[in-house]
Amino acid sequence: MNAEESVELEQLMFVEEPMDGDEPRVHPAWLPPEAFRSLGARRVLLHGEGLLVDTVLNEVSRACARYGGRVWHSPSWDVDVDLVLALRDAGELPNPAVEAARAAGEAALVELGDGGTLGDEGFVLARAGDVTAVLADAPAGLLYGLFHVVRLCAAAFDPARPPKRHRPALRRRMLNHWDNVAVHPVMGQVERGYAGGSIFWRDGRPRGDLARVREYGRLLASCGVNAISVNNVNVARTEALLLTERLGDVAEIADVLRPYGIRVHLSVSFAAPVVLGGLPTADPLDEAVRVWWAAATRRVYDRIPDFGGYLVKADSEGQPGPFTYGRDHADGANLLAEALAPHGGVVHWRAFVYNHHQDWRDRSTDRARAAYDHFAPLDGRFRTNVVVQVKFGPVDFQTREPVSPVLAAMPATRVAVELQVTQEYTGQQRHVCHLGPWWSEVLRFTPWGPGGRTIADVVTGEAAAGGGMVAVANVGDDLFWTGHPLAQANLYTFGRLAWDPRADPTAILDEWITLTFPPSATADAELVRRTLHEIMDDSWRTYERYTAPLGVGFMVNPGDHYGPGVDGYEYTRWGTYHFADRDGVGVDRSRASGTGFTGQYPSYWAQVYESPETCPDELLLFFHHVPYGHVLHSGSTVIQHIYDTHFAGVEEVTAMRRKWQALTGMIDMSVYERVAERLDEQVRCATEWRDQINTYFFRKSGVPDERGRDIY
Ligand code: GCV
Repeated sequence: MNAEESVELEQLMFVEEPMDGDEPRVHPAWLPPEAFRSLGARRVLLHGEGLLVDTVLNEVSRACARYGGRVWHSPSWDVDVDLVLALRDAGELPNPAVEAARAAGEAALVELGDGGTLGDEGFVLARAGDVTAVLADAPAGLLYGLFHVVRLCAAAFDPARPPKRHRPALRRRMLNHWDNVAVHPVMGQVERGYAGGSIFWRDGRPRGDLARVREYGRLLASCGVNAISVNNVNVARTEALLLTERLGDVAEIADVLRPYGIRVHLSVSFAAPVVLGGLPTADPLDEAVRVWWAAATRRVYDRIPDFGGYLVKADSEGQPGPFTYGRDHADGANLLAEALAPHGGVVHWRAFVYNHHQDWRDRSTDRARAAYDHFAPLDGRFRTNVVVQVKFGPVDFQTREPVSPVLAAMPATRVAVELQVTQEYTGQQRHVCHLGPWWSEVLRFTPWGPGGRTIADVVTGEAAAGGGMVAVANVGDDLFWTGHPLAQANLYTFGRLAWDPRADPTAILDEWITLTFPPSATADAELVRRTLHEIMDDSWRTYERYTAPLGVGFMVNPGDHYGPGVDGYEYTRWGTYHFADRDGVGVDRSRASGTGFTGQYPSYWAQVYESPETCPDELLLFFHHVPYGHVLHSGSTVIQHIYDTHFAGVEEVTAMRRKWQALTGMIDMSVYERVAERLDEQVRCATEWRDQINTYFFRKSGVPDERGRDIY
């Protein structure tokens, strides 16, 4: 690509101006101006009123100004249009073609036969004559409908397009920011953040770049996210103040995100009545404590009327909680729920509770058991505005873990599944690791056995009253939002899966590719699409191949969790061990001879996981301690599998890097270079993983590689 072409490409892909005079330009992620070409070239009529309708108007106006289309807002005269976006109760328009398109949408809803409800966020897209109609009951539905039209590009105007209703499966689709207000001495500005500083906070103060926050809200709305928490679940002194004297800082963020339909939540300290209120106790059954939370919460709603609620990490990794007062987690969660209930708020109460002062010599304590042991007995005791938020696996966001049994153990509780978009254990946004397929596997898991209800069903709940999906966010103040430009796809995919947990992750990735790298902005759109799929589709499995084998987990460097550290956690207090010795490796979690963790699953999986003969290969070492010569279902032995997958993983990463090179000149140069630089690091790091893991197991077992490759 010559310099002129590069400038042109940049104009197509980047927003025109820095969002704030002092801030650098930021990559538009999956909403480059070019993605709006098809919409912006059309004649659009918007009908309805409201804050979010104004947002739609603003979006359409910008697109039309750029690409030559036109936009009318509830005109009182007849106009010829290609697209109408209308609230259903917004009254008639003096326009027969538009009314015909509206009637087509209404007819489609009647045909669905369930009263044609769209809810607060749904919409229907239908065609009549030459007009496409998007109808919604509420402004948020129009906003989501608009972004759907953008995703569809020209296909939204295809005369053959059948009518379709779209409604989110999950009511709450939430991101948790682990952003610190004050820089933490060890964890920094963003705990487990791999994309620079926080977009909200800097050095103890609000960052003040609300334009970027607004742009973030726009990105989130366009993929379906409708809630965020703005501070780390580890709540230190400065962060605790957000609930009281620094509430204004939270309100500013809420004001900026409101036009995009995003509600703000806050992580709070369970000890707030003591730390902020000066009370002698935070005992959840103490009357003065209840009064304190009620008053503090009332003040929050006075300032932020649509405040979402609280997020709490209690009795976990040093955070205060109800155990201090001899109370349980239902007592704790209900205290906050009671304060939030009059205002319609919810408390997300995390189930990530375990003993982080374990003795590595003690093989009977099993961290994997902890969440179930603490929470399953409490089922039925939580108030209806409590959501118990459960990490998807029983340990900690590993590259491979079984699905947490807690998700199937609390039928009388609203449970949410918690995913990690930030790539703490999956390459820290230096490695390409597209997580959509992994999350989809989790969501499709059937805890009661094949053919039964899925995790997606559990978190959806009856009448969409389930706890929803939550994920730890991966953005920062980085130029590309996510450090690795391809990690933007994980954020996008989370939103889309939260809208529809049954969606195909490859199709979602395809949407992301089309939006981020619009075909009209590249010389060879097919090559770009194919290459991105080849690099990303299987990248999570590739990552799995060159890191910890067969579900054993935790072979990372202590502290930063990046790179291999095979014995890094083996003799620590964190409860994450692999027990490799000269004969074998893995954790015996069977009922027969191990920790009994398999017994936490409903009977089908309890049986499957119980025996090494039936346990799926990819989870074998999570559930069993087996000899290196144990033969897997694949026909390979455990030790040979370790060697083969580690050699294969590095070869795959090397191939990724080669494939990426084919895109020189095809895409924006800054994206190209950032990814190229990260792929170099991925090859380096994967090689290190391969050599350390292979060497470690060769030295332990003494078994040579059948194929005589280099092991040290
Ligand atoms: C916010 C893991 C991470 C911690 C994180 C914790 C949690 O342990 O390493 O940084 O703390 O999970 O989910 O609360």
